[in-house]
Amino acid sequence: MSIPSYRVNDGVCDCCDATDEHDGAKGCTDTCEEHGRALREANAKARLVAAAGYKLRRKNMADGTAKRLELESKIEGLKAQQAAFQSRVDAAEVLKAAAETPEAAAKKVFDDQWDVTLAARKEAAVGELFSKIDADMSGTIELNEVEALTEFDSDDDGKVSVEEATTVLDVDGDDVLNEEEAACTLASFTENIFDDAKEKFPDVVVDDTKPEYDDATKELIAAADEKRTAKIAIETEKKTVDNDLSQIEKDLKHDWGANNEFAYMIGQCFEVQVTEYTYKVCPFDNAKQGHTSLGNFDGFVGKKGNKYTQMKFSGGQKCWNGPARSMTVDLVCGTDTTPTNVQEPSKCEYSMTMSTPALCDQAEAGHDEL
Ligand code: MAN
Repeated sequence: MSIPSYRVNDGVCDCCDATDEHDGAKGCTDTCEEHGRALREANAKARLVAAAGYKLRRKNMADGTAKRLELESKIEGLKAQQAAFQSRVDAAEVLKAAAETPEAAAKKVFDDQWDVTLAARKEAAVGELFSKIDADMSGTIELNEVEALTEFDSDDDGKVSVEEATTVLDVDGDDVLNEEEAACTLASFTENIFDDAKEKFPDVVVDDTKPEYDDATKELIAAADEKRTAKIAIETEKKTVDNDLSQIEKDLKHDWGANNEFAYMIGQCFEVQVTEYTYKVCPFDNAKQGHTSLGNFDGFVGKKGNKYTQMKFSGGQKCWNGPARSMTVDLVCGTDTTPTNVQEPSKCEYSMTMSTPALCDQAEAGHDEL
């Protein structure tokens, strides 16, 4: 150990053999043996971890490389399957369209007919009610005719007041009957008054329950349903292949490490509980603090010539009055993959350390142990 001269005999024990305090005033003793032992033990332990970790890393490399080859080899087959499914979907679409054309035509004939029937029913009901109110059969409804019908007694006082009758005929709502309103025609009644007025006459009903389609149309609908279902079934089958393929392509796009030693982390998440939060890191995917997103995986961003020493997650849930949450994960050698030491050095910017065999080096392990 080399120390500046002012630290000689300054009353602080610097050197483990106490030679910097040779005047003996502070009673420093020689603790080199003890320190050395602790250091050697720690080093030996670290070497053992590094050796065991390196062994795992070698296995992960082999597995990762095999996995990459396996996934790559699956792509062609899946693409062929996808194309085959696409042809089947296209064929199913043609059948579906062929069945839907007569279905739509038949439904239109029925629906148009129903529109006519409904309009006729309404017209009959309107005529019926109009005649009922137009007591003198003059072809227009006047105020006195409305006053004569107790159905228009809206406050239930036993008589229809001028005001109550006026309200019925007062189309523009200005409480005064103009010439047109005072002699309500069938056309105006149909357009402006019937819908409200019919509520007061329970026997005037327009049955608007649409009947079921006729059997021939039903058959066409059933046939088209069958083709629609068939197409959906093929699309659903195709979806599995689509999903498998896009998952594989996504996985392969990731950087698995120089020798695929990070491949074992794909689809895995690693958790640690710190105070009230569970922090969850899913490499290649995302990081979370409880349910709060700390960001999506950005990649490896380590410095000092080895990018694989650090992972970065960014674009997480926005911090109140602050940035979007983000997290850096420092990777260190270990036999297991365990996050530790979570911190928030700056608001909503998190850091953690995570052990992984991927960071265990042969050099640190020493050659003897291998
Ligand atoms: C939450 C947590 C904290 C963070 C604050 C910021 O409580 O995500 O880590 O500092 O929000 O408001």
